Amino acid sequence: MKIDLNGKWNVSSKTYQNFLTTVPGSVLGGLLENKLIEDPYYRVNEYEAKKISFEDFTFERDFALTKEQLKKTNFLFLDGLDTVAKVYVNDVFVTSSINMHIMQRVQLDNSILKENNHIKIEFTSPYQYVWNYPRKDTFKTYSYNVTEVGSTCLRKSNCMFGWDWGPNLGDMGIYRDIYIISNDVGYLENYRQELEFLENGKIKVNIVTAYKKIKDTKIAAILSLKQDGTYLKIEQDLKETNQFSFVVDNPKLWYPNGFGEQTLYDLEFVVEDQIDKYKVGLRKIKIDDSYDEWGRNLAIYVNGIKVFVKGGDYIPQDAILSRVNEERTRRLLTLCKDFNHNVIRVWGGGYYPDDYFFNLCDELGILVFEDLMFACGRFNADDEAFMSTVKDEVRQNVQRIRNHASLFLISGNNEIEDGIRGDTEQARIWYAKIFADVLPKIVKEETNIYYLQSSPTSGGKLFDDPNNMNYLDCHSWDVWHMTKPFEHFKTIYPRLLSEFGCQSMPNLDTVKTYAREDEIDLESEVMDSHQKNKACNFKILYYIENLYRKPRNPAELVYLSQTSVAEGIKMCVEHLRRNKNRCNGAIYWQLNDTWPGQSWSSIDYNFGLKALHYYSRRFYAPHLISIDGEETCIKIAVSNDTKDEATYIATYGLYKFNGELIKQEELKVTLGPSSDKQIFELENNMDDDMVLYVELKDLAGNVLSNNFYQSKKDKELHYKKPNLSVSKIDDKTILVKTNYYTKNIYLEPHDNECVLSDNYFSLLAGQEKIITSKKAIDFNKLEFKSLNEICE
Ligand code: BMA
Repeated sequence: MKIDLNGKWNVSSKTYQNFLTTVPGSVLGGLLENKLIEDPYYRVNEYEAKKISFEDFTFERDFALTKEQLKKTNFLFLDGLDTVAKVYVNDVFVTSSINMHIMQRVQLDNSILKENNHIKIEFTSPYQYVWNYPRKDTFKTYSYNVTEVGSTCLRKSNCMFGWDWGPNLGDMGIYRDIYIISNDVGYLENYRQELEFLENGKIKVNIVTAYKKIKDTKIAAILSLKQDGTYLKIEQDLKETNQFSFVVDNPKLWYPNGFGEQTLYDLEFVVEDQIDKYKVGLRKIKIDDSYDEWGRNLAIYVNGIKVFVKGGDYIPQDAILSRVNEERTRRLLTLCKDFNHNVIRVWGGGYYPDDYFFNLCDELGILVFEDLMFACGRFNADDEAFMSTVKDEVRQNVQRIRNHASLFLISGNNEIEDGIRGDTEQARIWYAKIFADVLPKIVKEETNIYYLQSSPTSGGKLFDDPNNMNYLDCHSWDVWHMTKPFEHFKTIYPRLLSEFGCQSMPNLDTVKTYAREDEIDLESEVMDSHQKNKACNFKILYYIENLYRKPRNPAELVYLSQTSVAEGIKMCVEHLRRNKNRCNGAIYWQLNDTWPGQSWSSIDYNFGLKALHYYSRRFYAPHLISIDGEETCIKIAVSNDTKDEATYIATYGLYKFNGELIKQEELKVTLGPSSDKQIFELENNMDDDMVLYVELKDLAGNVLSNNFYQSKKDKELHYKKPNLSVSKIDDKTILVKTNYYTKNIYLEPHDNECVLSDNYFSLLAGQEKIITSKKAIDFNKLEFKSLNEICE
């Protein structure tokens, strides 16, 4: 029997007395719920809101147990306490916490329990903990991230102390479920599943359970798939460790998005009336990290097929954690699946996502690259108390996530191997102990998932050159942080590029949620405070002016910042896809936001889709035609990112902006699975009023991909204002037509739930395009514009 302790809790501190907050929840969440503070995300409210977490807070509530339950064994389940806390039941101390990443299961002594009980959790201010930590000076945060000095000594999501895209708000609370399990059976602690691929095509599913056993009874494991009638059941005497082996005769495999179905079997463990349910995806993942002619590979094979991974980096979806929930995560991950992403990297400065995150990735076919939660800092490996909680944390989280079909790689940390080179010798010794010894041993004991020492790493000798593009995983920040032009992307050949990005403004509707109209200027105090990397407002303008002319108003600033970034990231991804034999994937920085502000994201905090996200649907498309324009020649290539051979009709046409066709050619081409091929090479002698258009169709005539190219930058060209017509076909369908080449047509429905089938697209003179939305569009609110009006 489960006694749910979520719901209303009474919260108090010295300043704030007795307000009710909904758990899972936090101090800031509760104060907002009660309208006791203003929105910390509005204007510069962050700075006052931060001070709230300088105080300690107590959370308490009553709960009842029946006479029957008082005779059973009672376990208190604390799925997540953020972070420094002491827990009392009926004023008796039962447990404490210094690590938000750890779940606790505490067997309560029945002699302290009654029919009417009281639970109290005292939270210590996370700032006070860090400021007063005795060995604080041995920990360090690398300075380019705006985060609280020494905060790496506390196992709390590091970005809750601020990052170069998010606020420093601290906060504390019960951020995951809290409940009591009252029974005489015990509970399933975890299980481990390993798959054996037998020669006859069958798959053996080997499972080992760890059960907190109270009495002798039976355990049954059931593996089933309704759609093909598979139902396999094994019953055994319950032990602390049970082993089950199922042989699945005609296995239906799990594939990542774009490569096939995401079939999931149901797995249940039944002990009397206690049932634990999971999903199992049958897939073979192989990581090829062999040395080769370029360096050291990092290629991902799923069910024998190379998967070029395509996606974005994930950061916590809110600084107030209780506002992150399954619905918001589903919405975000669906925007990955529907936009042709097949991978997500969980960045190491946040927290380990909830089970629902991994369940959704299994369901939607999004492969997970999971960092352990260490980022950009130094950690003292001789601090025994610290190391002890870190070991528990890593073991427990690996046990929790290891069976997910989507999980393919665990990385020790974010950018520490790279950052530590500028640190002390002692720091390097500690680094090696934690990330090359202690943690990989734990990961290897608990799972066969591939362990990468750091993201990025070159493997081999530590610290040599972690970000060497030829070796394993790398990040590329020459564009943006080092202000190299976008063209630099075409000179790199990373084996796996798991970070590269450029900042843009959020959508204008989102900007208006944190700044007043008169403050939408990159130099205002508000825009400065919503820019956490102090060099970046300048860089936003720098990259805009690289391609276009100076924005003349806030709307142009938003639009041009977004289209310039989208062009840059597109250039990189298309280049990597043209070099699939050497490059294995692109994960751009960053997918989402933690709060509304200027950042690298493709989806803003309010689910406003930026130009980059719409572009990603095109540059991550399974079948891609792309153009590589060099000074003297233009190369056109096709890329097939599916498991099947494909035959296409590829065409190119050279047009004048007014629609006149200069030259055209068509080719039938067949590509094997997971491959790319150059199909045309042309001389680059285009006039200023010409555009090259390429199109890829299947044999039934469906357009799979298209692309446009001009040989000069937009700021060097002059476009005419087109006669652009945007008309309603029905509530969910728009027809767009133009009489002159129109670039980056942007439709704004002013409703973020109206996700359009395409946006920021271009049209040739005379071309028409149908745009659909799943949700009805309010045509009275629909606005549109194009680059032509800006670059007249
Ligand atoms: C990388 C990330 C983050 C950071 C981002 C932008 O270094 O790992 O730490 O936010 O770049 O600067």
